[in-house]
Amino acid sequence: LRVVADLRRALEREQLSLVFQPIMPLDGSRATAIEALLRWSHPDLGEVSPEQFVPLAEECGLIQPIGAWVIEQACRELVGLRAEGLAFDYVAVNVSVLQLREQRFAGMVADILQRTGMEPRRLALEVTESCAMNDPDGILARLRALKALGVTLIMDDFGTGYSSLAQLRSFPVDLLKLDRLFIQGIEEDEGAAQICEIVVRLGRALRLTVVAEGIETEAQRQYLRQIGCDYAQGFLIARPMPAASLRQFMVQAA
Ligand code: G
Ligand code: G
Ligand code: MN
Ligand code: NA
Repeated sequence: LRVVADLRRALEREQLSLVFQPIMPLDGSRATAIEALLRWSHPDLGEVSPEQFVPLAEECGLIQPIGAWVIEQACRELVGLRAEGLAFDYVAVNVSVLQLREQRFAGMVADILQRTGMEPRRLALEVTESCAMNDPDGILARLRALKALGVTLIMDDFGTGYSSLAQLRSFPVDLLKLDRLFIQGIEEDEGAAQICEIVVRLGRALRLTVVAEGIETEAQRQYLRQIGCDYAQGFLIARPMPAASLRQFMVQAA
């Protein structure tokens, strides 16, 4: 496949970049954070969505080097933004389960933190997939090793796909990201609103910070604030943007 060959060279050809979407506290008591999202600008195909090329990278063994680049780049950007006086609290980075399966993943993260001068807690790794019951790949051990480094862990897309209550109980996560499927149902569907409320309560009971993603309307934001959700992320607040645009965003949000 041509595209796979192109992806193989995308890193060295500097076609990959990160954009950042703000994660805003709903009650003003915390600092704003950001989520790093990968972009591929293909010379002929134009912008290729990570929804398409991340699975491809996973199939052909490229997700590990690309994922390592994403973590390092995200750390560099956060350190740089903070040095400029833009006090973003942490940067969230999506990681593939294939990265978590690598024995040396936590060691590699430790090296990146040291190289970039990043405070460990300011790196928040977003995980989605469950490990098998007997965890042959040692994912749980890897998550514990990351926690021991001081890294923050987020369970992404909570309530859909692979995330489960069993996983929530066994994984040493600090934050819970409520999937946008539920947020987008808040206004039409009493069930979705109820699920949001219960997940926020669950988060509180387990001492987890709750982030709602995919907020697109003021009514959704109001509701989430009312039920005590901690952070909001979505197009209503801001779309993902290059790091250079975050200064402008902070000025307008202040
Ligand atoms: O940025 P966008 O909303 O188009 O992202 C689409 C999907 O790609 C989301 O599921 C998101 O988590 C995933 N994604 C974006 N950036 C990365 C990345 O750096 N690594 C991995 N593994 N997934 C990513
Ligand atoms: O799987 P993950 O939660 O990492 O997905 C992040 C994706 O969600 C990114 O592709 C980002 O562009 C997208 N996203 C962020 N905010 C919104 C929103 O308000 N609405 C929609 N439809 N997508 C959003
Ligand atoms: Mn995510
Ligand atoms: Na998510």
